[in-house]
Amino acid sequence: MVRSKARIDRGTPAERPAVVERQRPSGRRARVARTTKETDISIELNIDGRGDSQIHTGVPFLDHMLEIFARHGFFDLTVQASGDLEVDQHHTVEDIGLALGQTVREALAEKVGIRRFGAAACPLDEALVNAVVDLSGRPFLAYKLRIKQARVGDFDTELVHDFLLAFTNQAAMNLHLHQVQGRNPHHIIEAAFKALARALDEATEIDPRVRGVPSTKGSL
Ligand SMILES: [Mn+2]
Repeated sequence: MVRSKARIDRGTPAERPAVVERQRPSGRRARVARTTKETDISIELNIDGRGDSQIHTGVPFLDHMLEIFARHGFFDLTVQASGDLEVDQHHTVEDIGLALGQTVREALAEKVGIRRFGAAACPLDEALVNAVVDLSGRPFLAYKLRIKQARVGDFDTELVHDFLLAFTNQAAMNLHLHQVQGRNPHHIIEAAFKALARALDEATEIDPRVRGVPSTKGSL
Protein backbone atom coordinates (compact mmCIF):
# COMPACT_ATOMS: atom_id res chain seq x y z
CA MET A 1 0.00 0.00 0.00
CA VAL A 2 1.26 3.47 -0.93
CA ARG A 3 1.20 5.89 1.98
CA SER A 4 0.07 9.36 1.03
CA LYS A 5 2.53 12.23 1.33
CA ALA A 6 0.13 14.14 3.56
CA ARG A 7 0.02 11.19 5.97
CA ILE A 8 3.82 11.07 6.20
CA ASP A 9 4.22 14.84 6.61
CA ARG A 10 1.62 15.16 9.33
CA GLY A 11 2.96 12.28 11.41
CA THR A 12 0.87 9.94 13.52
CA PRO A 13 -1.96 11.39 15.61
CA ALA A 14 0.17 11.13 18.74
CA GLU A 15 2.91 13.26 17.15
CA ARG A 16 0.62 16.08 16.09
CA PRO A 17 0.35 19.08 18.38
CA ALA A 18 -2.89 19.29 20.31
CA VAL A 19 -5.43 21.70 18.87
CA VAL A 20 -5.22 24.83 20.95
CA GLU A 21 -8.55 26.00 22.27
CA ARG A 22 -9.44 29.50 21.10
CA GLN A 23 -9.33 32.11 23.78
CA ARG A 24 -12.87 33.17 22.90
CA PRO A 25 -14.65 30.11 21.49
CA SER A 26 -17.70 32.08 20.43
CA GLY A 27 -15.65 34.90 18.94
CA ARG A 28 -16.01 38.65 19.17
CA ARG A 29 -19.28 39.33 17.42
CA ALA A 30 -21.72 42.12 16.68
CA ARG A 31 -24.95 42.54 14.79
CA VAL A 32 -26.18 45.86 13.45
CA ALA A 33 -29.46 46.65 11.74
CA ARG A 34 -29.88 50.05 10.17
CA THR A 35 -33.02 51.25 8.42
CA THR A 36 -33.60 54.64 6.85
CA LYS A 37 -35.84 55.90 4.08
CA GLU A 38 -32.98 55.15 1.67
CA THR A 39 -31.58 51.82 2.82
CA ASP A 40 -32.33 48.74 4.90
CA ILE A 41 -29.17 47.00 6.08
CA SER A 42 -28.36 44.19 8.45
CA ILE A 43 -24.83 43.01 9.18
CA GLU A 44 -23.43 40.25 11.34
CA LEU A 45 -19.70 40.09 11.99
CA ASN A 46 -17.49 37.66 13.85
CA ILE A 47 -13.99 39.11 14.13
CA ASP A 48 -12.68 35.67 15.15
CA GLY A 49 -14.13 33.89 12.18
CA ARG A 50 -12.76 31.80 9.32
CA GLY A 51 -13.48 34.05 6.36
CA ASP A 52 -16.98 32.79 5.57
CA SER A 53 -19.39 35.29 4.07
CA GLN A 54 -22.93 35.71 2.80
CA ILE A 55 -23.12 39.06 1.03
CA HIS A 56 -26.17 40.41 -0.80
CA THR A 57 -26.05 44.17 -1.24
CA GLY A 58 -27.62 44.61 -4.66
CA VAL A 59 -24.28 46.06 -5.81
CA PRO A 60 -22.33 43.12 -7.28
CA PHE A 61 -18.92 44.80 -7.21
CA LEU A 62 -19.37 45.67 -3.52
CA ASP A 63 -20.42 42.05 -2.85
CA HIS A 64 -17.14 40.98 -4.46
CA MET A 65 -15.10 43.40 -2.32
CA LEU A 66 -16.86 42.44 0.94
CA GLU A 67 -16.32 38.74 0.23
CA ILE A 68 -12.64 39.54 -0.23
CA PHE A 69 -12.61 41.58 2.99
CA ALA A 70 -14.10 38.65 4.93
CA ARG A 71 -11.90 35.99 3.34
CA HIS A 72 -8.58 37.76 3.75
CA GLY A 73 -9.37 39.17 7.20
CA PHE A 74 -10.68 35.80 8.46
CA PHE A 75 -13.89 37.54 9.46
CA ASP A 76 -17.26 35.78 9.23
CA LEU A 77 -19.54 38.33 7.62
CA THR A 78 -23.20 38.42 6.66
CA VAL A 79 -24.50 41.51 4.87
CA GLN A 80 -28.08 41.88 3.68
CA ALA A 81 -28.94 45.22 2.13
CA SER A 82 -31.65 46.73 0.04
CA GLY A 83 -31.31 50.33 -1.00
CA ASP A 84 -32.63 52.90 -3.41
CA LEU A 85 -30.46 51.70 -6.27
CA GLU A 86 -32.91 53.35 -8.66
CA VAL A 87 -31.41 56.67 -7.47
CA ASP A 88 -27.80 55.42 -7.60
CA GLN A 89 -25.47 53.21 -5.58
CA HIS A 90 -24.25 55.98 -3.29
CA HIS A 91 -26.71 55.63 -0.37
CA THR A 92 -26.39 51.86 -0.30
CA VAL A 93 -22.59 51.75 -0.45
CA GLU A 94 -22.09 54.52 2.10
CA ASP A 95 -24.66 53.12 4.54
CA ILE A 96 -23.08 49.66 4.37
CA GLY A 97 -19.76 51.34 5.23
CA LEU A 98 -21.41 53.00 8.23
CA ALA A 99 -23.05 49.81 9.46
CA LEU A 100 -19.93 47.69 8.94
CA GLY A 101 -17.87 50.22 10.89
CA GLN A 102 -20.43 50.04 13.72
CA THR A 103 -20.20 46.24 13.84
CA VAL A 104 -16.39 46.40 14.03
CA ARG A 105 -16.54 48.89 16.87
CA GLU A 106 -19.18 46.91 18.78
CA ALA A 107 -17.45 43.57 18.25
CA LEU A 108 -14.18 44.97 19.61
CA ALA A 109 -15.95 46.42 22.66
CA GLU A 110 -13.26 47.71 25.09
CA LYS A 111 -10.44 46.39 22.86
CA VAL A 112 -8.83 44.50 25.71
CA GLY A 113 -5.77 42.50 24.63
CA ILE A 114 -5.71 43.54 20.97
CA ARG A 115 -2.56 44.34 18.98
CA ARG A 116 -4.17 47.68 17.97
CA PHE A 117 -1.83 48.29 14.98
CA GLY A 118 -1.75 46.39 11.72
CA ALA A 119 -0.12 46.85 8.35
CA ALA A 120 -0.25 44.96 5.08
CA ALA A 121 0.81 45.39 1.49
CA CYS A 122 -1.15 43.49 -1.15
CA PRO A 123 -0.48 43.20 -4.86
CA LEU A 124 -2.87 42.22 -7.60
CA ASP A 125 -0.95 41.90 -10.84
CA GLU A 126 0.35 45.44 -11.58
CA ALA A 127 -1.49 47.03 -8.61
CA LEU A 128 0.11 47.35 -5.17
CA VAL A 129 -1.63 48.91 -2.17
CA ASN A 130 -0.44 49.45 1.41
CA ALA A 131 -2.86 49.63 4.35
CA VAL A 132 -1.91 50.73 7.85
CA VAL A 133 -4.49 50.52 10.62
CA ASP A 134 -4.57 51.90 14.16
CA LEU A 135 -7.65 51.02 16.22
CA SER A 136 -7.04 54.22 18.13
CA GLY A 137 -10.61 55.37 18.73
CA ARG A 138 -9.73 58.46 16.66
CA PRO A 139 -11.30 58.34 13.20
CA PHE A 140 -8.98 59.29 10.36
CA LEU A 141 -8.72 58.25 6.73
CA ALA A 142 -5.77 58.98 4.48
CA TYR A 143 -7.17 57.91 1.12
CA LYS A 144 -4.39 57.76 -1.44
CA LEU A 145 -5.81 55.56 -4.18
CA ARG A 146 -5.35 57.18 -7.58
CA ILE A 147 -8.04 55.60 -9.72
CA LYS A 148 -8.23 57.26 -13.12
CA GLN A 149 -11.35 55.46 -14.37
CA ALA A 150 -14.75 56.66 -13.11
CA ARG A 151 -16.31 53.19 -13.27
CA VAL A 152 -15.69 49.49 -12.88
CA GLY A 153 -18.60 47.95 -14.75
CA ASP A 154 -21.58 49.85 -13.31
CA PHE A 155 -19.76 50.68 -10.06
CA ASP A 156 -18.74 54.29 -9.47
CA THR A 157 -15.10 54.08 -8.29
CA GLU A 158 -15.45 57.28 -6.24
CA LEU A 159 -17.74 55.32 -3.90
CA VAL A 160 -14.71 53.46 -2.54
CA HIS A 161 -13.66 56.69 -0.83
CA ASP A 162 -17.18 57.31 0.53
CA PHE A 163 -17.43 53.72 1.78
CA LEU A 164 -14.08 53.88 3.58
CA LEU A 165 -14.77 57.29 5.10
CA ALA A 166 -18.05 56.00 6.56
CA PHE A 167 -16.36 52.78 7.69
CA THR A 168 -13.38 54.41 9.42
CA ASN A 169 -15.57 57.06 11.07
CA GLN A 170 -17.91 54.50 12.58
CA ALA A 171 -15.19 52.02 13.50
CA ALA A 172 -13.30 54.93 15.10
CA MET A 173 -10.13 53.78 13.43
CA ASN A 174 -7.19 55.34 11.66
CA LEU A 175 -6.59 54.00 8.15
CA HIS A 176 -3.82 55.04 5.80
CA LEU A 177 -4.39 53.52 2.39
CA HIS A 178 -1.68 54.17 -0.19
CA GLN A 179 -1.56 53.01 -3.76
CA VAL A 180 2.06 52.31 -4.59
CA GLN A 181 1.17 51.60 -8.19
CA GLY A 182 -1.61 50.32 -10.38
CA ARG A 183 -3.45 50.81 -13.66
CA ASN A 184 -6.59 48.67 -13.68
CA PRO A 185 -9.28 50.06 -11.31
CA HIS A 186 -10.62 46.60 -10.43
CA HIS A 187 -7.10 45.53 -9.44
CA ILE A 188 -6.41 48.69 -7.42
CA ILE A 189 -9.67 48.48 -5.44
CA GLU A 190 -9.34 44.74 -4.88
CA ALA A 191 -5.74 45.11 -3.66
CA ALA A 192 -6.95 47.87 -1.32
CA PHE A 193 -9.66 45.67 0.22
CA LYS A 194 -7.21 42.78 0.63
CA ALA A 195 -4.65 45.03 2.31
CA LEU A 196 -7.30 46.55 4.56
CA ALA A 197 -8.55 43.08 5.53
CA ARG A 198 -5.09 41.79 6.39
CA ALA A 199 -4.12 44.93 8.31
CA LEU A 200 -7.38 44.88 10.27
CA ASP A 201 -6.98 41.17 10.99
CA GLU A 202 -3.57 41.91 12.52
CA ALA A 203 -4.78 44.93 14.48
CA THR A 204 -7.76 43.06 15.96
CA GLU A 205 -5.75 39.98 16.88
CA ILE A 206 -5.45 39.13 20.56
CA ASP A 207 -1.80 39.27 21.66
CA PRO A 208 -1.22 37.41 24.95
CA ARG A 209 1.56 39.89 25.81
CA VAL A 210 -0.89 42.80 25.88
CA ARG A 211 -2.11 43.56 29.38
CA GLY A 212 -5.46 45.31 29.34
CA VAL A 213 -5.91 47.97 26.68
CA PRO A 214 -2.81 48.79 24.58
CA SER A 215 -2.68 52.50 25.33
CA THR A 216 -0.81 54.57 27.89
CA LYS A 217 -4.07 56.50 28.31
CA GLY A 218 -5.79 53.36 29.56
CA SER A 219 -8.55 53.39 26.94
CA LEU A 220 -8.97 53.41 23.18
MN1 LIG B 1 -11.76 40.64 -8.64
